[in-house]
Amino acid sequence: METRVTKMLGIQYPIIQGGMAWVAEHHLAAAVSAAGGLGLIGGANAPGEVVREEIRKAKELTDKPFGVNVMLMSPYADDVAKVVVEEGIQVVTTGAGNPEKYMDQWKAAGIKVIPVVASVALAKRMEKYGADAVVAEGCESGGHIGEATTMTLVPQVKDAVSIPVIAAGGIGDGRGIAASFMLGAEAVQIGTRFVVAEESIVHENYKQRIIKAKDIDSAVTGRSHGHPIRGLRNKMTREYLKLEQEGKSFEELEYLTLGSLRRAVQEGDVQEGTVMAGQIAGMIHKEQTCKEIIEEMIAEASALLKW
Ligand code: TUI
Repeated sequence: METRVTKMLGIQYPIIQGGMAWVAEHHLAAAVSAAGGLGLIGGANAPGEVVREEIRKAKELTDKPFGVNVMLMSPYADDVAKVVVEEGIQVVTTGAGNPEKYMDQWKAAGIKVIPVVASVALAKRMEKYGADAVVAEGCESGGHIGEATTMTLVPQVKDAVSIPVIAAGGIGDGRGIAASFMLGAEAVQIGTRFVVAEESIVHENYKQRIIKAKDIDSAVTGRSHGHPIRGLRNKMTREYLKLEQEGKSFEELEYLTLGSLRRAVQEGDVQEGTVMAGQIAGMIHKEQTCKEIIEEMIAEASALLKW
């Protein structure tokens, strides 16, 4: 199962962890990397110094490489962009925007840059600007999403660029990995299944909400103002969608979601908080260690792909 991605990143398995806000902290990143994948620390909306601390704590837990996801809508993105260079991070993924203005500084530091894209246009642009690979993320993903599905986006991005493509969105087992490889991917990014990992620090209520989720429990809020977010249906999404239908402005809706992801992740408020998760939540039934998750998925994929 060696691919251009495993070779480039120096990892055993072609699996990278999603850079999930509030979830992708040092325990999870170190556990995924120690199990042979690429763990990621999610910069999310955190200040640079908080991300620096997370990086240092992850380094204490593992000698294996791990990366940082820079969330480009963050007011601290410039600071986090500098911190990854100063801390000698070798792999950066980006989300929710176009990372062009950071590319030169990252490439000069020898960082492998892997933008997450939701369109062919941005994938091509990223290749031109020197990206080492792209994550093609379909709208089955949790959190901030684009329009295209994984099934349609991955082969179109694959045909449009020469750099390796990593598939994301709706992948949670070996079948999803095998299907992604059939579409031309050379690795996958997995989020939701790692949220319920034993090493994941999210509140038990959050894990149980994912474990109990059914196929149709997913909802997308924020479509009307151009920032669609996928999560699991609850009191908050019902209220939000009702107000959205009534035509409320972005400002009026924003108060509903302020701090709502943190409330769900840390305090376990899964009714009024935001439970970001992908559509694959309905297929995730138990908590396992990162090592168990990765080895189980790889065994399934290997059998299907005759690796
Ligand atoms: O970034 C994500 N997923 C995220 S970020 C996040 S934190 C957040 N919280 C509240 C509001 C907004 C964000 C939660 N989940 N995935 C990667 C991703 N990037 N999906 C879609 C995109 C994307 C969309 C449009 C990337 C670029 C883009 O356009 C850029 C351009 O300028 O063309």
